[in-house]
Amino acid sequence: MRVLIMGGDGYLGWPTAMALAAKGHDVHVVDNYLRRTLAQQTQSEALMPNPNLHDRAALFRSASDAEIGVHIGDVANYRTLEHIFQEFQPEAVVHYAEQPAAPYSMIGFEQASLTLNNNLNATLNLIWAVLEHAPDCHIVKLGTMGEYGTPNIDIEEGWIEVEHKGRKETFLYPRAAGSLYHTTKVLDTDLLWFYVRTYGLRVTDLMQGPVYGLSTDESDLDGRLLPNFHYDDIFGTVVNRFLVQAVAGVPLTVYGKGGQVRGYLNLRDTLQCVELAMTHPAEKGQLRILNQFTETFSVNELAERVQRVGNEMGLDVQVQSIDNPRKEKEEHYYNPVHSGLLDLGLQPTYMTDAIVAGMLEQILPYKERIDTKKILPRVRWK
Ligand code: USQ
Repeated sequence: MRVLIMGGDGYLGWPTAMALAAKGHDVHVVDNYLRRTLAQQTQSEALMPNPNLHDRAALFRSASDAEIGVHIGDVANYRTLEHIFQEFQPEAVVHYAEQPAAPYSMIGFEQASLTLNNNLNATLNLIWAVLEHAPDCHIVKLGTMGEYGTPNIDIEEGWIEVEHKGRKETFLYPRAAGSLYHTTKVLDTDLLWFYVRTYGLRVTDLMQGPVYGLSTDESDLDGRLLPNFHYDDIFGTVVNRFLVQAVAGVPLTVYGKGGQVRGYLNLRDTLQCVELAMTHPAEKGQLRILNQFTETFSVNELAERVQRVGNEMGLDVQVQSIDNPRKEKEEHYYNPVHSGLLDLGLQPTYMTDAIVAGMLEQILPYKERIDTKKILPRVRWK
């Protein structure tokens, strides 16, 4: 398939581009390096050096013979995206082109405004580029499990049937996001739903949990093909942060009571899920919502696991509960359905001790690059 990846430089975008190109798809990526720029501005650079997109594509071509087309540009500018659509005529678009960090969106007004404008404009522009230039194109949009929040009832896959005064109707499952970033994803879903029901677009909205890991079949070909791996308090996600903290000898930063439960998945499974969604497209006029994670853990369970495996490897891993910088429930019910992607054929990569040990081994050679000043929370929800 001809696939356009919006946000092709990111932690997920670049590994996705390589995986799809390696499978024989015709892949084109677009990115304006927003994530790299914001990381520099906030002193939150990734752990490994990451060559720019043109260099990465050239390295990947010599390692694999597969081609990835690169366009440096801002999809929040409609003319840029329209031009790419006219030239490339994608059959599917994978949309990662958003400011992805909850803490970044909570720093202050400028960061909130950037997050809202970037994320909503990228989605609106994509919708219009499809409407005007490729009406059969399937949109695969990355949403987040955080759209649902942590309600005291089971979380369905996107939709819920409500019975009210003897009558029934199906609605989008209620949303209650915990940051401005997560709220932009709720707004994205509503925007997509409006255009799906009004103009018959075909859309898959993937409600993804926090992703962990850095190894994929393609990134293992050459260390310079590794994803942008963040461990800082702003762009780093919890598992990746704990792994780096374990290697650095910094106590694992459990926020508050540590009873926060989320649905997690290995980076390799993100690649599987996106390809499964892409090769099994939604119908025209369908907003298909799939919950994208493979297993749930509390923060305490994650910390205990990283500590145990790290100590078995000879590291001295301590765990420390610190004041929670976020406003979130620290003890709660959590039972989300996640059968849709399994039904499409997902083969989960569970977080075994061997997987945790493998990730620690991969990080150890970069120990000297870890900047411990980037670890403790610098952003508060207050
Ligand atoms: N947490 C800690 N200690 C840390 C970092 C995080 O206890 O050092 C806790 C957080 O308070 C939270 C949980 O771990 O309860 C997950 O935090 P996270 O930073 O790993 O994930 P989050 O901010 O929710 O965002 C990440 C990605 C985002 C994606 C989302 C999926 O940055 O792009 O949408 O995961 S989800 O969490 O399901 O909404």
